[in-house]
Amino acid sequence: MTDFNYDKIAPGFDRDAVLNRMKSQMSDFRFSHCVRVEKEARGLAAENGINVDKAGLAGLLHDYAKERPDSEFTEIIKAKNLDPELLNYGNAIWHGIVGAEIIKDELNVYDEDVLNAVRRHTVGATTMTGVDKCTFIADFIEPARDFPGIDEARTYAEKSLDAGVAFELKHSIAHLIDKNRPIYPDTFISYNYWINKGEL
Ligand code: DGI
Ligand code: FE
Ligand code: FE
Repeated sequence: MTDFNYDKIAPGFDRDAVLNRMKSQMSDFRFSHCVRVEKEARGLAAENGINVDKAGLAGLLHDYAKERPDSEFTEIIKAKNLDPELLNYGNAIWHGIVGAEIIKDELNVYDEDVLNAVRRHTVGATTMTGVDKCTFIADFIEPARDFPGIDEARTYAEKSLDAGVAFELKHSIAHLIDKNRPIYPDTFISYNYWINKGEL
C-alpha cells in the first residue's frame, strides 16, 4: 500500500528491522495481527483526517510486548514507579500501559501520540486523540476478527470513530462480565464517558 513514513515520527525507525524483531519475539498469529492493525489504523486515519503515519505506527506496535513474561512487566512497574495498582492485574492490562515503556526503551520511539495510543489500546480513556481512537478500533475490527457483534462494530466505526469507541467498550465489558473476568477500573471510566456521548 502507501509508503510508510515513520522516520519523521521516530527518527531512525527502520520498519523492516522492527518487523524482523517482532517476528522473532511473537507468534505468527500475533505478528500478522499487528501488521493487519497497522493497515486498518492507517485506513481509519485516512478516512477521518487523522495523521496516517502516527496511527499506522501505533497500530503496528500496539501489541509489541504482549508475549513478554509477567516478570518483565512487574519489574518495569516497580523500576519506573508506575501505578502500583497495576500489579493487581495481568498481561491484558500490562501489555499496553507497560508495553509503551518497553517500546521506548527498545525501539527509541518517543512520540507521545504513538505511545499513548499503545497505552490506551486495551482500556481506552476519557480523553482520546484521533490516533488513540484509530488504534483502539483497528485492533477490534481488523479483517481477521470474527466474533458475534463484529458486523455491528464495523458499522459503528464507519459511522464515526466516537461511535466505534463506544461500541467497543460496551462490547468488551459485556464480554468480560460474561466470562467472569475482573474489569480494570479505567475501562469502566472510559465506558461511562463514551456511552454518555450518545453515539450508539
Ligand atoms: O491484545 P489483543 O488481544 O489484540 O486485544 P486487547 O489488547 O484489546 O485485549 C486484550 C485482552 O484484554 C482481551 O482478552 C480483553 C481483555 N481486557 C480488555 N479490557 C479489560 C480486559 N481484561 C481485564 N481483566 N480487564 C479489562 O478491563
Ligand atoms: Fe492488545
Ligand atoms: Fe491487538
